[in-house]
Amino acid sequence: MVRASHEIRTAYLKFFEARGHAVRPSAPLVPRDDPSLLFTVAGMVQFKPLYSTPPDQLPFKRATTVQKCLRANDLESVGRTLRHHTFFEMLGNFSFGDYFKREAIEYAWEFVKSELGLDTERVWISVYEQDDEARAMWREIAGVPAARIVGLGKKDNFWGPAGETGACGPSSELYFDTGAANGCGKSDCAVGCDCDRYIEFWNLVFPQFDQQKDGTLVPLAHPGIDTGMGLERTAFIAQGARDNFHSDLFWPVIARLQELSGLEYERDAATRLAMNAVADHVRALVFTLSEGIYPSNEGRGYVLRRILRRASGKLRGLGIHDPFLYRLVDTIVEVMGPHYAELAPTAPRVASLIEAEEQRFLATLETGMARFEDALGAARGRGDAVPGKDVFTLYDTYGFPPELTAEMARDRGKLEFIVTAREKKEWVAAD
Ligand code: ALA
Repeated sequence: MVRASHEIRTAYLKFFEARGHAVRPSAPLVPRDDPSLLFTVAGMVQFKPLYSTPPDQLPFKRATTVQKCLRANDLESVGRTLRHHTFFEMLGNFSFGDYFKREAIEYAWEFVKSELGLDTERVWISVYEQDDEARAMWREIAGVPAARIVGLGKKDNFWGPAGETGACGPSSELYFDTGAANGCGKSDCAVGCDCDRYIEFWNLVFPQFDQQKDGTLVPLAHPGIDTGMGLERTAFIAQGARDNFHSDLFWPVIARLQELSGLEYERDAATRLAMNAVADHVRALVFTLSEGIYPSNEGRGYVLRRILRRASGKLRGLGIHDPFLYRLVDTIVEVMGPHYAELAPTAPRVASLIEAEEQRFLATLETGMARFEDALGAARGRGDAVPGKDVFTLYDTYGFPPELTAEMARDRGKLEFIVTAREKKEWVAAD
């Protein structure tokens, strides 16, 4: 049975190669031909055109990859939940008009059983609520009892397109029950709940449509398959770890952070959250910077800047006031370098870029924090609302991204932000 993350990557590619899939390299984090996407968010991104390519013109009908991905839309969840990340790796198998639902389910089940060796009694399945075919296949192929197959709506079980247009369709997901201790304890907690009990680790998408710019769904001439297994979550499950951050992908980074800072991970929940977030964020910075994306005030660069500033803010909360993130670069390279040859050669440059960016932020952080405290103090007299103009000043003068201010305020109590539509407009105009 495979356990270590490097074994999971290799086993996955070998498994699908043995079943006729071309092993393709990861595409860069910046998609080559898709201006509607800031970053590669899924394994299928590099293959988008193939879903509508005529069969005789396809370079291959099946492919498998380990894809570098970045998603920053849920930044403030990172470190807080056991499973959210900015940078992550997606293991995928793809069919372009070749096999469809039945084989996708057969392959997934076989991999889960024979390669990962998971306790199948703890595996739950979700299907698109109208997809009776998938439901029946899970029962027939895998023998999953009806009670562990859950029908969910479009929000959970219809995927895509990535960006504005392209392949999309209903999906079926595999979840692992990590135990009641990780759950929210609510009586209606089940697959699809926002808590950490049922971890979705593999999404099998059945692309049947090609979404057009105007939102219409045109049926694909040849339906395909697009799957994504999250390596971090799978490693956590396969290793029986406490969570993603205790898997072999993150723990060495957190251990190094403890060693360099003298801080105890187990001190309290805020420390754990901060260290998780830092480990995640430094990894994202190392991968993006190694591809030549730099922190800036717009687009991709601004995503990096927000990630770095959040990590820096978390470290300050732990009492670290000097540049520190850059000191973790070597450990990231030790963990990830064996699979990503691009990391080691760029590491010294990446470390100095991170240090310089940290310095830039730290120069205003202390005065910004004083300003933040003032805003909080004033807000108490106003029904706990921090006015948008303070959020803007913190952003404009001290470089605090608005969601960083919002998160810091939430961490301090029940403070809400009152940002009026006019203020939003003013910010945009001032930008
Ligand atoms: N493209 C699918 C996803 O990202 C597999 O979940």
